[in-house]
Amino acid sequence: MITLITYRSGFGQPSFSPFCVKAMWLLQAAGVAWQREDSNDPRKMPYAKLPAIRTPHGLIADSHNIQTYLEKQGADFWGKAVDRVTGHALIRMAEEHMYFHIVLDRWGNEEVWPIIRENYFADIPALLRRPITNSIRKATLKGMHAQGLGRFSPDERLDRIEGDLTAIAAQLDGRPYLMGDQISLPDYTVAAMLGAAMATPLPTKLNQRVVNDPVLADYATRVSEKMAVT
Ligand SMILES: N[C@@H](CCC(=O)N[C@@H](CS)C(=O)NCC(=O)O)C(=O)O
Repeated sequence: MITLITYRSGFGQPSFSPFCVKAMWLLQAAGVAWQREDSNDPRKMPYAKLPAIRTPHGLIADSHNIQTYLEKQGADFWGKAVDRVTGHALIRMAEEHMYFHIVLDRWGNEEVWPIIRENYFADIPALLRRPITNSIRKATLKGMHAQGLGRFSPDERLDRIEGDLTAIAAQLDGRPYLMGDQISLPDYTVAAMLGAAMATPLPTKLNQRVVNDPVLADYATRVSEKMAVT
């Protein structure tokens, strides 16, 4: 039995973290027996991040390493998908660009932040919660400043992510999944990011852009329902 170490469920998602949702979908798609172990402390993990899986072969951290581990055990996440180059580029777009928009939408927005604090960090005693989370938030936003997107206003960010959202809709082109009729690897990442954007608990610009786009919203819901993780 594989154990997925994941952030908790919340905001209607099986995890607050889209990378943990992706890992759940990989495990589902691989058809292996797995269970979840919720954690809010990634510090002891190999990269100090979640997700990670505990396996008979040891601890595997990072959703990409989880993917390659499961592939070595026989999983086929691509199926009939032909255009794997585009699929790969979509994965990078979602993980190395869209994800940071979601981070800023949640951690960088003064209205959203208190909701994040009280939900992500509910297990920290109330008296300690603000000082501890303020320093985590400061470090996160410093990282976003270094990454670059943290220097943009919400309008500039929306402008910047528009090309990604348009590309996803264009790639779908009326088909149920990114690579065609069959769900495959890029869907596990891209739909997880869209789902996270939709789940942000206040109507931010990004949240509303995705929620009100029937192509993107239906696609994210379709993948989530297909993978059926609660
Ligand atoms: N490349 C990693 C990214 C995972 C990741 O960014 N996890 C975030 C949550 S969504 C995390 O654990 N952050 C904790 C931290 O940065 O301190 C993967 O694919 O698993």
